[in-house]
Amino acid sequence: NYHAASGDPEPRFVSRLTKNTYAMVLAGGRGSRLHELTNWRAKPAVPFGGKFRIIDFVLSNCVNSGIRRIGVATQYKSHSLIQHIQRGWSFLNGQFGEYLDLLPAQQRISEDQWYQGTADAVFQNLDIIRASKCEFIVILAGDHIYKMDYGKLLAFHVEKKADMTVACLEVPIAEAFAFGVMGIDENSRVVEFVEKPANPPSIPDNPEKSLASMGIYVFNTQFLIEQLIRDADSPNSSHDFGKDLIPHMVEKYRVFAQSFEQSCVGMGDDNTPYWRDVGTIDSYWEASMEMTKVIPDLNMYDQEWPIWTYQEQLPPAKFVFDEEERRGYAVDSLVSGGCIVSGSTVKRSLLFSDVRVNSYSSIEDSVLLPNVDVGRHVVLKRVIVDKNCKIPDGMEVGVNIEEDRKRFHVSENGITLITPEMLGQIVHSIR
Ligand code: ADQ
Ligand code: ADP
Repeated sequence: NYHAASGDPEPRFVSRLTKNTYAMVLAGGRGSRLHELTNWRAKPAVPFGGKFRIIDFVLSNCVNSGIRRIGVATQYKSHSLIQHIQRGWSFLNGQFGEYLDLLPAQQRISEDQWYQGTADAVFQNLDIIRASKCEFIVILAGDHIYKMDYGKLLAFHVEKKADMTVACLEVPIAEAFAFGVMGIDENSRVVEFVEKPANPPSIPDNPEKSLASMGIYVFNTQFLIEQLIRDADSPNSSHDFGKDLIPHMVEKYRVFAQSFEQSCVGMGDDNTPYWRDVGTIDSYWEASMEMTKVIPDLNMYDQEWPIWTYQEQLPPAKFVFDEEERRGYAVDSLVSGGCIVSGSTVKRSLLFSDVRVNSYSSIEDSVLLPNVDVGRHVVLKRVIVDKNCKIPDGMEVGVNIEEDRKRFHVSENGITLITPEMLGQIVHSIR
């Protein structure tokens, strides 16, 4: 089933697997560390990369991998997420056995319970998984930015005759407490798994690194069903894959780990595979700034692996140059449709759709979400501006952090977040 020269799995072998796979995307967590950015929307619905929403990356991975039966489990603040998926992802056509199911927590099994842990979110949709008649289930998180060919992960899973396979990557040991950390043997079989350990074990030949779970799992469907039913009956379980199911399974069943390098699509600058959890204001800002680099670690322009999204039809971005002031341009920046930069300067920034920047203003190292209006003589430095904000004339943000703290949310690394509420603005137009 593998190419002798490249070591890649045969395409026909892979496409038989991906056609027989149902992807369950978990998009219901709270994601509260993004602060006010997730006041009104779930983390997977947070706009990212100048044009997309976070969930577009995992859904694009599914479609590009050939997995076209997808369920998205939603829970908190799901309106914006559901709206985006309905508008952007309805091209999956039921006539051809392709579909995207929205699976809101709806107390289908027990009338007094929303989704508990991640395993419960899957358990409550067991009938939908059964009805898909797929041999494999991939469980994915809706809130990570990466490009991955799940076909290669499935091929590995089948080759290893595994009951379950988890994708993993090496992380600095100091950061490993935030992950499921595992130990593997020489055949990549998982022999140990601890969820978010206080003292994470390192990998044998590198004391600086730990092997972390990416929260990406492949299961044989029948095996998953058995495990979920067993877990649902366990009175002390929190019904979470990392905390409850995987540690239990590792002892009794064939659980394998595939290194992310084997299935990631495209490598970053320093030859490491790109994967980001933009879970905090600082990591969101940093990942956004990376996109403005000359050669970003994540290639959004790869026609072999397009990132799909919804975006309304908008006129092209426009730049109005003031000859006298030598202003009216954007450099090292991503500027989306419907934007007008007029008599002002934009550097190392991301402007989502319909952003207006008016004369004598200067924007640096900032992220402006859709429909933001920047008045005249405004200075923004290291700022994230939420959707629909109107920045009044003369406002300076990121110049005096102590002043900013009084009005806005300032992160640990000094990134300022501005929302309409903080500006005392009521949003009338919701699009
Ligand atoms: P965490 O990311 O901390 O660790 P969790 O917060 O449970 O795990 O979220 C996993 C995904 O499931 C997220 O996309 C979240 O939105 C979603 N989710 C959480 N609760 C949900 C619910 N009740 N209903 C629907 N969706 C829900 C996990 C693993 C670790 C692993 C890291 C990698 O537990 O072992 O290392 O992911 O990021
Ligand atoms: P998105 O582009 O993510 O949908 P929106 O700003 O349009 O972001 O809002 C997301 C959701 O939150 C929508 O359901 C909207 O109705 C709601 N919402 C946003 N701001 C407010 C607010 N100030 N008060 C009440 N609901 C709000």
